[in-house]
Amino acid sequence: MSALNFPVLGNPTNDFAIPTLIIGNKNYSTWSLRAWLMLHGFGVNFKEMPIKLFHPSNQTTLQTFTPLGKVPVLLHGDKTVWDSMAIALYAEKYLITGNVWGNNPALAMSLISEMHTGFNALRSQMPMNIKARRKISPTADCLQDLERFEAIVQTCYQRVGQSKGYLLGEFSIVDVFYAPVIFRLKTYASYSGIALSESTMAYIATVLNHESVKLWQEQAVAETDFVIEDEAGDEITDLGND
Ligand SMILES: N[C@@H](CCC(=O)N[C@@H](CS)C(=O)NCC(=O)O)C(=O)O
Repeated sequence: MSALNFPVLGNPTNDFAIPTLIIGNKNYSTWSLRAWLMLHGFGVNFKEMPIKLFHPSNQTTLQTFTPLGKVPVLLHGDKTVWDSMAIALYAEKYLITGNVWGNNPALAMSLISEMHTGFNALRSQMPMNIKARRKISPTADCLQDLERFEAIVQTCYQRVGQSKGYLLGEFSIVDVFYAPVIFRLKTYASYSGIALSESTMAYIATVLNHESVKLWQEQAVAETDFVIEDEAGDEITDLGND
């Protein structure tokens, strides 16, 4: 049966009492980071099933569990949940105790949807590549995406004050969905002539200081796979004080 046929879904092994998250390379996979950070950042006990992006060795795993052949995928009991947004919502409903929506659920829902469906130029021109430092020449569309990101940070900080550093007061689902942008900025901004506002810099520092984000970063930097599809721009070899 083809992986695109719906009946193959529904977790044929029914063997995942502990939620198990299939994720791609930590250095590159933004959607995996979002699902992982949703679970890890909100204290869910789960296992990881890592696969290598764009590698033939994945086909069996992916075809067994997902109709789209993409990560992340969450396996839980006899349930299979694919797509980072679905995983985040499933986790919020069934796995996480406590509030993930910060101090404004309506705004949180709007901002995560905006990230999930938008920021296309930023996504394609600044692929997440945590351990690299690279120079790109962003187009006007990409700069517009960045401007929107900075406006979100600014507006959120004006609403709640900057004291805790997160966008909606406490660490929330919005910080989860925007975390890959932080790594993208770290990889490209200062090498590509992209100046960032003070609020954005403060937000970057806050997110990079989150324990779960630090762990993901450490594990990403330890990876050795090179995914050519996600290597944009020119490598910076002289990192100065970086
Ligand atoms: N809309 C999906 C996007 C998933 C996605 O594009 N995942 C990428 C990795 S970040 C992937 O699996 N790429 C492999 C491929 O396209 O073959 C989500 O939110 O989870």
